Formats: sequence, structure tokens, C-alpha cells
Amino acid sequence: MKLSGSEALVHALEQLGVQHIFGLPGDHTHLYDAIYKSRIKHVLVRHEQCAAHMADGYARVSGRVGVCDGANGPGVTNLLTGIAEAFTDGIPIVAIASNIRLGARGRGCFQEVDQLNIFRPVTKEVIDVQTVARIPEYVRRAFQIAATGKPGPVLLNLPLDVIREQHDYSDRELHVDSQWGFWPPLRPRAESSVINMAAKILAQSKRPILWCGGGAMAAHAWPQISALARFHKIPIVTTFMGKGCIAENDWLCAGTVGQLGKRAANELALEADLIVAIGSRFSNLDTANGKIPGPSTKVIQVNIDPSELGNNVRSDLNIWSDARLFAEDLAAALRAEGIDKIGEYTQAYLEQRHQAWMDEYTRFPIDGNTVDSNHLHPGTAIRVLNETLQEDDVLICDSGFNQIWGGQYFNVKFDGRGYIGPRGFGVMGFGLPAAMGAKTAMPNKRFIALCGDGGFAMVFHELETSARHQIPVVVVVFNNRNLEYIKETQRQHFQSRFISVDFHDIDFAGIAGQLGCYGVRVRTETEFREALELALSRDKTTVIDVVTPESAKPDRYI
Ligand SMILES: Cc1ncc(C[n+]2csc(CCOP(=O)(O)OP(=O)(O)O)c2C)c(N)n1
Ligand SMILES: [Mg+2]
Repeated sequence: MKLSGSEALVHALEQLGVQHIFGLPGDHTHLYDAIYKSRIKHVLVRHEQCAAHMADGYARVSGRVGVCDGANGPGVTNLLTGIAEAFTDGIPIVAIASNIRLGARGRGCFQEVDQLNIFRPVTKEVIDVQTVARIPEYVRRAFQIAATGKPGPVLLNLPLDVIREQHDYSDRELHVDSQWGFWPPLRPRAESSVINMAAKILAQSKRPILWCGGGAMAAHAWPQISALARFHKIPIVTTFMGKGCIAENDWLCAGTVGQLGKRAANELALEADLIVAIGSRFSNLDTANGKIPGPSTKVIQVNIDPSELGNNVRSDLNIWSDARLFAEDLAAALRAEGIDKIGEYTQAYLEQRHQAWMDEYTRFPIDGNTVDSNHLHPGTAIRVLNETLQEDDVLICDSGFNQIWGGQYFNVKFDGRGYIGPRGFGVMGFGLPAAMGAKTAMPNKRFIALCGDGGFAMVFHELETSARHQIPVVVVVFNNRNLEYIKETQRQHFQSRFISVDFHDIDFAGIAGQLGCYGVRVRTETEFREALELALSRDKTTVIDVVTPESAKPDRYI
């Protein structure tokens, strides 16, 4: 069949089940014309960084590989920050990068930049397409690499002359296997001897915990992991990336662990004699810079990326496996040995720990944080979110204190991805576009972006995108009129010599109105509750600008 490179590309994307692409055009109009003639919907954004975040949010909730695009030169470099977030969080995205003509390379022509090398450190692979006949093959390869192993982004670099060229494709050249459009498409399994060893160590432990990270979520392993925990009564702590691996109102869940985590989880992790870490790389935040696990705690580390095993924390048993298969296989091994309850923890003890964590947020405002009738404390706002949101609503956080408020106190009420955050890279501006991407993938679910005023101001232009494409989300902005996460450091360590952390007050509700969305500014619990309930019932994006005290900060235990 005779097709242009662009048409072959779109044909390949269709075979992979791609339904949406987020991006902004440039010289690759040829590709846009091919999309125009296809079943794929193009979501025009206002800034390419947001296109990458949208593809990221889309991928996280849907189990599909996210797709975004940018125009040669600045459009592609604008994608970079969003792609770096996906890389550090292990989220599969294919970034379609148009590039100047292959024939013009090296002559410093308009918009020439070394896209290939700029993206190498933040992608699993950079694919430079040089032959029109191989476009479908390269598309397949991009998706396959993005989705398999530890997922992550791939840059598909497409010179303009290659996508404009015509080629008479054979059926074989055109065929792309649809399995690579979804993740994880394949799951590696550990040998049974290793699983048996893990079962033995676990059965002998007295205070075991499961420690679940982003890899557990990437493997969609929450049904198997929560079943394992519930059957054998093993408590779970999660990293921020693993939050929701078991419903947080379950007494077996002790909450988020690490430097920004909660007391209950950290204490449990420190007193554990065995940590079974599933899909966690033991990052510096999660180990509180090496304070957890304690020196006498045994560690079994399970990861799909063998280079993570024993990398940050000494591990007594390394298991190279998909998280879901590991949980399944371990459960089967324990069953085969007739092992029922594991460890010495009593339900009463774990329940009391869980309750202590649950009670904490209901006590806000605490710790001397200033609050008056003109300001709503973020802790109170989280309580209102917990009381108002329904079981399968999803909170998507930004970077800054808002993410920590959400990570520590938001209560995921089901086993699964009820909380999403930019954990690996901590990029400001993630919340709104990631929520829009998620909503595009799952239009029947409700997504609530929780942002700081600093992060939201970097991306609020996408409200217009949300109005134009009818992608309704709820945005809650904790508006403290400053970069409080940084300001607190200046307060603590620089004797409050504040520099470049304070803004003028922006009324984001007013901006939302200008951009075709609803907006409301609230200052009290009642106003927030009413605004939230209304926002959740609407089919248009609402921004709730919550006027918070300037210096409210979440707890840090470790
Ligand atoms: C793009 C980007 N720039 C800078 C930072 C460094 N940084 C981390 S948190 C933060 C402050 C965030 O302020 P805001 O969004 O208002 O949230 P708050 O901490 O006030 O709740 C900054 C500047 C970052 N993470 N990302
Ligand atoms: Mg702020």
C-alpha cells in the first residue's frame, strides 16, 4: 500500500490502540494532516511540557502508553521537563519529535538543535528514524521499549523529509502488534527456588512488612499485593509512588514512608525485622537519606529492573520479577506450605497504629500554624477532601507542600491508583495537565488536581485547553502566595532572610473565568465544602482557590 511516512506512522499508532495525542504543531503539519484523516484525536495544548504531563497522566490511569508530540527545535525541547518526570517516575510515553530535514543536518538551519542527545538521559531510548520504509517498525519498537521492563519514555525522532516521503509498504512492513500499546505487555517471573526462599524467610519473620513502591503500581499489582497482605495479616507501608497499593482505610495500611512520610509508617519500617520491598528503588526520600531500613532489618527486594537490586540498600535476597507475578507466586508458595498468619503483630496493635495516623489529620489546624477566619488551613482542606470525595475519585498532586499534604493525609479509599504525584522529579506544574490527561483516558472517573499557587501559575493556561476540549477536572489551589516549600527552608536555615519566595496575590478563580472555566475563591471550611461538592458535580473544570495561611506546613517526623 502506498503511504506517506506520516500516514504509515498514524496507521501504526492506530494498530497500537492509540486514541489520543497531546501536542502542538509546527513544521510537521504533514503528520497533523494524517492524524486529521484518522480515528485518533489530537489534543492541542498551550505548552508542550503540559502535553508530556497529559500523556503521563493518561498512561498512569489507563494502562495505555501515553503519546505526545512537539515541533522541531523549541517544541521538542519544551517537552523535555515533562519527559524527565515520566522517566524518573517510570511512566511509558512515546514522544513524537519532529525534526529538521535529514538532508539538512549539520548546517545550522533554522530550528536545528541536537534533539537526540538532549533527550538521551531522560528517555529509555532515542529512536532516530532515517528510512521511511521502517517507520512502522520503529513505532512498534518505541512502544515496546516504553512499555516493557521498567516503563519509561522513548523519543521517536522524525525528520520532516522522512515523514513526507512516499513508500509502497508491504503488509509485513505495515503490521504492528497491538500488545505493545498497553503496559505491562509482558511480565518476567522469578525462578521458583527464589520464591521459595522468600517464602521461607517471610514465614520465619516476627515483624514483617510489605514496602510497596511505584513498581507495584506499574505492574497493576494491587489486587495480588493487598490479597497477600490481608490473607497473612502483613502490614503495608507505601512510598508516595506506591500510595494506594492497599486502601488506606484498611488497618493493615500504615501510610506513606520516608522523609516526607508519616510516623506510623516510619516507626513500623524501623521496627520491622523484615522488609519485603516490591517495586521500590529505595530512593533517598523514601529511606529518609538512609535512615530506613534500620541496620538489623532483613531486606528482600523485588524489582523488574535488575540494576535497582541492592543498589541503594543492602538486600539479603534479590528477586528479579514483575511485582504482580511475585505477589501471586509468593502467595502460592506460602499456601503450598500451609502457612497462614505470618509474624507476631496483633490486629489490635496494627489497628491502633493505623488509627493514630488516621486521627492526625482530623486534628488540624495544629502545631501552632496560624489560622483565622480569612484563611483555611491546608490540613482542614485535606480533611474536607477526605470526607467529600467518593471511593474511586483520584487525587493528582503537584510539587511543593501541597503534594506532601496530599501524600501524608489524603486517604485513598480503594486498592489502586487513587493518588498520583510527580515523585521522581518533583516538577511544579504537573497537577492540572496530568489530571487532564487522566480525564481524557477515563472520562467517567473524577480527577482532582491539588496544586500550590506557584506550580499552578506555571500551567494555568491549560484551563483554556480543558474548556476547548471539554476535559472537566477539579483544581484545588492551596494559595499561600509564596513558594512555601522553599520559604520554610529560609525560615529554618537562613534566619528568615526571605529572598525570591513571595508573590503578589493572584485570584486564580478570576483567571479560571477568563479561560472558560468556573472559579471560586474560598476562605472557610464551609465555603470549601460547598465549592467542592458543586465542582465535582459539574461537567466543566472548576478552580477552587483556597486562601491558605502563609506558613502552614505538614509534619516531618524523620
Ligand atoms: C519546575 C520547578 N521549579 C522549581 C522547583 C523547586 N521547588 C520545589 S517546591 C517549590 C515551591 C512550590 O511552591 P507552590 O507551588 O506555591 O507550593 P507550596 O510549597 O507553596 O505549597 C519549588 C520552587 C521545582 N520543584 N520545579
Ligand atoms: Mg505556594
